[in-house]
Amino acid sequence: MAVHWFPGHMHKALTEMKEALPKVDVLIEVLDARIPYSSENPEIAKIRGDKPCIKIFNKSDLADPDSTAAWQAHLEDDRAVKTFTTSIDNIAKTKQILELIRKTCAQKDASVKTINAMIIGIPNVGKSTLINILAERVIAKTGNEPAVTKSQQRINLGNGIVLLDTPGVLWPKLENPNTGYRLAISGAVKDTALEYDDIGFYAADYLLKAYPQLLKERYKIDDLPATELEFLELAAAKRGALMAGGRVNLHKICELLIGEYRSGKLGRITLETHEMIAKEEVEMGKAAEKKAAEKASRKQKFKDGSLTPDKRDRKEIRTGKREMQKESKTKR
Ligand SMILES: Nc1nc2c(ncn2[C@@H]2O[C@H](COP(=O)(O)OP(=O)(O)OP(=O)(O)O)[C@@H](O)[C@H]2O)c(=O)[nH]1
Ligand SMILES: [Mg+2]
Repeated sequence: MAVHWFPGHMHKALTEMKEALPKVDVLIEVLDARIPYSSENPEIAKIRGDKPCIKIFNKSDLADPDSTAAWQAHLEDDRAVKTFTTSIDNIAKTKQILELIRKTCAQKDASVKTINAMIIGIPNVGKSTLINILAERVIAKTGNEPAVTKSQQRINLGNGIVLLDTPGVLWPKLENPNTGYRLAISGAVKDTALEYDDIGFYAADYLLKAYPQLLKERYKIDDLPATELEFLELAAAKRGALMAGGRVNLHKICELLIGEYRSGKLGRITLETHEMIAKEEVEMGKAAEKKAAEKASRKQKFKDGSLTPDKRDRKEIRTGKREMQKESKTKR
């Protein structure tokens, strides 16, 4: 899905993050454990430089535990980064982040007295919630919708650590189209910038393939149909998502499915595996190669003057006219 949601405040937030960076000792990138790849902001990798970065897998209570373990192993193996899982229902574990921050900074520079840690991540991933847990008081505003935090906020924990809460940011261009869908399904995109029907069909298709048992249990369907449309129709009938005259209200059932996914009622579900991403990256590579080849061929045709027969004709006419003018000049 093409997500076009990069409002002004996100652009500003990204600029402010860059400005704050020189004073930051460690970055805490909060990822959504259900979409560890799609929630990782490529812009952060660009601006980060050599600042140490801890990757937190938050909302791990909503993610498939086996997938989370696989993702952690993959990231730690492949990219030599440190990952850590957290969730709102395990406060003691979340608090261990403070130790992690201290350890990470001690390794880098023992002379650092006050540690400045900047908390970054996509909208609605739980950055402010995490800060409130670490501060042991409600100091940052939270809410179950994206773009709650609109500007940076410094929180001095009084124990040698200062946290910097930042507004959730996405990035201007999502290279992988699946990333747009997954961000939208997980709740990182403002309602007004997405179409429930579109993401509902995408989610139903994925869930039928990856978590059929959870769908069967939740919607009490013994024999799941093969297609997402048939599944949505059945689920709509079960849940009374119908319009006047008894026709299925697809919009309503899509909204309901997404809501139940986000709240965890459907079960613990991860929307991507690194095997899926590897395949998608191959596809993206092929698509980019095809695009580049088409562009090169258009450029060549343009150079040859053979962009279109029409254009060639026009070029011949022009050359012909010039020759005639030259001839008439020399005659005069
Ligand atoms: N299930 C679950 N919900 C969480 C978790 N962490 C946060 N939430 C919920 O997610 C929603 C968003 O939390 P926030 O802390 O406001 O998220 P944020 O990243 O600060 O969001 P923005 O400021 O909009 O970028 C809230 O409803 C939280 O209660 C978690 O670990 N598990
Ligand atoms: Mg926030």
